[in-house]
Amino acid sequence: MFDNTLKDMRQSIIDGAPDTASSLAQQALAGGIAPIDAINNGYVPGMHDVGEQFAKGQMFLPDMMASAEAMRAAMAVLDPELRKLGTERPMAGVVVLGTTKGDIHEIGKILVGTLLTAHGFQVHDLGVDVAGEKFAAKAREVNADIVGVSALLTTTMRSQKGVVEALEESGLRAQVKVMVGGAPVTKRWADEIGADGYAPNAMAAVELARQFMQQKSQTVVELL
Ligand code: HCB
Repeated sequence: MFDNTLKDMRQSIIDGAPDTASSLAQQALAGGIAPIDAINNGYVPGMHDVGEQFAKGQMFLPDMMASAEAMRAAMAVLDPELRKLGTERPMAGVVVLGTTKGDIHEIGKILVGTLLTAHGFQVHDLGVDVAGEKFAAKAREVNADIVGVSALLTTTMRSQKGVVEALEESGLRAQVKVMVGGAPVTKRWADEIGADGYAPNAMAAVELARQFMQQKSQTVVELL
């Protein structure tokens, strides 16, 4: 039964059907499917199918927009459930999050922010099309531990390097860890641009953020 629901979730994204996506999310919660399983095994695979069909010329921009709308409808139901977990935890660290300059893809970044919040991180989401300087200014303002930068286009992933550079120029690089992600991003790319880590999905982003916080607390102990 779970498998069928997950299949229907995937199809609701391919069909770009927000009402179906939303009611399946409600059914999932009522039926005991964990929100994160619904996202990772139901809706996100649908997004991947859409991306592949778009690349092959079998789907067009309006279809991709409708799919994004369906994903947002599902997230609107699941997001509050995921966030509830975070209120019961001690604050794990401060994260500034955004999608890089020239890029308006936001679904993955929002998911990363939701899961970080659910695991006790305080998240400041700058939105989309964010320049490096803006990341650095916010990091200074909120005394961030981590900056998370999303990029979905091969053209805009280059701007992730701009974020690392902006942090260097503002003298914050030593105290702020940089985590990059997004469909075209790899560990190799993260190394190449001098980021501290790469996360392939939202749960991996939480794990990486936790590792960063452990490293930071060890450095403080060593300094004492
Ligand atoms: Co868009 N688009 N798109 N798109 N789009 C992609 C990204 C393509 C790969 C599709 C394709 O060709 N196969 C492609 C990019 C090709 C490339 O550069 N190599 C593409 C293109 C070309 C474009 C336009 C240029 C199309 C056009 O106008 N002709 C245009 C660009 C506009 C711009 O940004 N300037 C465009 C527009 C759109 C929208 C607006 C229709 C819509 C976005 C809506 C929105 O976000 N509000 C859209 C969508 C939905 C997609 C696909 C289908 C899905 C993206 C998505 O939401 N995935 C995507 C295909 C794909 O990615 N396979 C396609 C689901 C999320 C959950 O995954 O990878 O974003 P994610 O995030 C993960 C993971 O990467 C990681 O955790 C997340 C959660 O698990 N992560 C991080 C992400 N950020 C992180 C940051 C961290 O610090 C740590 C981890």
